[in-house]
Amino acid sequence: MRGIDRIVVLTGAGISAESGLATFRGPDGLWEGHRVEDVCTPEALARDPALVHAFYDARRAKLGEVEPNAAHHALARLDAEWPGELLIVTQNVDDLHERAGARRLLHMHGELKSALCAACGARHPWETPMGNHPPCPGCGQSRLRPDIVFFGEMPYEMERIDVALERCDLFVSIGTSGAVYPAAGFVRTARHYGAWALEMNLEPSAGSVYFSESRMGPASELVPAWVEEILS
Ligand code: BJW
Repeated sequence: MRGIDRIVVLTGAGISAESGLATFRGPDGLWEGHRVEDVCTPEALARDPALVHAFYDARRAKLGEVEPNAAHHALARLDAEWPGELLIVTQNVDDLHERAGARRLLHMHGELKSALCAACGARHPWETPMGNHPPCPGCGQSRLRPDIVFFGEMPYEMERIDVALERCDLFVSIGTSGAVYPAAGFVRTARHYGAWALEMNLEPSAGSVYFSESRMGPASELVPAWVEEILS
């Protein structure tokens, strides 16, 4: 870990699992009850908006029942104390990183607590249900949708992420299966530009062979230990 200045951290559903939020592809996965094509595509929203809104309204409400865990807190500590560059890129749509205190953070797959207006394109902070077709606070039209990146849609802030990946000395992936692109390809970009790549997961991810180092175990144990290591 010597000589490291610029760090990119990628997080996935596994970092929030110990807070009580289901992962996508595990045995308790969200998609057991809902086929992904029923809820996570623009076509599904057009075909059955009531189902899609009910799915995301329920998950937004669930956020009030969960708390950040030791892994979120450790990354917030890294954010506060790391003197070099840091970008935490989360695929998660929950708000547990920011509730733990992380600031150098972006949500590439959108946020449950945000609404996207399909009429005017504005994004608005949102805490309440959307399935009852409330008006957009900007344009007044009732065409708000969950501010979630569905399959086939472009994730947020890809240019900023690509620049950070090309510049970083260390790429760290936490609790993601490596099944969904473009995030699954980040490790190869970072390695191509010379970064060391560290994976932390319960089990090897789909892209495990591309990492320089893998640490297997629960995020709530591995991440605080790694943060302690890199800050000392
Ligand atoms: C623990 C743990 C513990 C558990 N401690 N670890 C064919 C080939 C390649 C690509 C494509 C293709 N066909 C289509 C595509 C593109 C498509 C894609 O990747 N599809 C794949 C399924 C093949 N991607 C897209 O469409 C994306 N857009 C796109 O590509 O635009 C074009 C583009 C072009 C060029 C550049 C850039 C873009 C959009 C993807 C949108 C993903 N959306 C979702 C839903 C979000 C809303 C919601 O939450 O409902 O995002 S899908 C879902 O998967 C969610 C997640 O963010 C994402 C990743 O899941 P994640 O986080 O990895 O969770 P899991 O459950 O898979 O894994 C959990 C892991 O944690 C496991 O490994 C466990 O072991 C571990 N774990 N407990 C540590 N305690």
